[in-house]
Amino acid sequence: MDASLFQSRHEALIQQAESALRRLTPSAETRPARLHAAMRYSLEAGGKRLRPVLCLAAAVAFNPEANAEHAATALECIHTYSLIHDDLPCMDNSDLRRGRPSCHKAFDEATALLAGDALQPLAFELLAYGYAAQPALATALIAELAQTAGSTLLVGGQTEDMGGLAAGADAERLEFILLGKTAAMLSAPFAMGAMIGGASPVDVEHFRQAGRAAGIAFQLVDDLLDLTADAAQLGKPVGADAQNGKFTYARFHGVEAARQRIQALTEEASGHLQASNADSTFICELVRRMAARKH
Ligand code: GRG
Repeated sequence: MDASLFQSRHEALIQQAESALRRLTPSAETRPARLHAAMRYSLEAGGKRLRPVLCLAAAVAFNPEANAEHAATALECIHTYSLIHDDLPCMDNSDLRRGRPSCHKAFDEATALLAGDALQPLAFELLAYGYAAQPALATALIAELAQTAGSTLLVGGQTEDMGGLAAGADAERLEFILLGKTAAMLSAPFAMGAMIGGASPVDVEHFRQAGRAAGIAFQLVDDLLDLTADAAQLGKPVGADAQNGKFTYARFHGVEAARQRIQALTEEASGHLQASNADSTFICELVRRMAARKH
């Protein structure tokens, strides 16, 4: 796909995601204002908007008229809550997020905890009301996101990740962490977007599997960059994973094995996308760029 065409579509999708986010979530002045200000602070802190962009792109890949803005916003709410809670002192104890003070530093710990809490039901409210005219679709979207954010995937992956390398280095644990902590929240946008676009169950599954492969590759790239990039290129300190005793693919299987797996996973994702009935040109290119990113 032509680079400038990709760029302009990508930027348009980011803008669509951000404008939906501002429109569909409570303003910072809503009572209680401190809570809503904290929610908006973290929602509007920037970031790549990868999950909403993937969801919007997956929907229009099946139906150019499809509107996935409520689902895209719901995904960013869950992602943002997970980042707020991950930064808390009882988890990663991180003072910075996306180059700004993390939510509990900009506000306080209790407010950050509650802001993360409130973002979770907000996500499901967006799905319930946003797709109320299509009850079967609303149910399927709620089920997909609930499972993704639940105890066997996102929260489960985070749970098994705690303790890092010291908690036991086995390949199966690593796969559970990769799928739960990162890949599930990147697989859901593909599946939810496909559902909104009216894809068949077979094609929804192709998209779900494509997202799963692309999501694992995304985390492997993250781990590799931490090991091999320089700090200026990455925009944050490198070597943090080793310093924090993190259990990562590149540290466990080695850099070369990580590179080969990223390549294989990216091909697997493209294979699923191309096997579907979607117009997958843009989303295939996005998956390729996710794997090739340098920061
Ligand atoms: C607290 C339940 C709970 C889960 C936390 C998201 C997470 C799980 C931990 C954050 C640390 C981390 C490296 C997670 C892996 C997923 C990941 C790479 C998240 C960052 O996603 P990006 O790069 O973030 O898309 P931006 O800031 O661009 O939105």
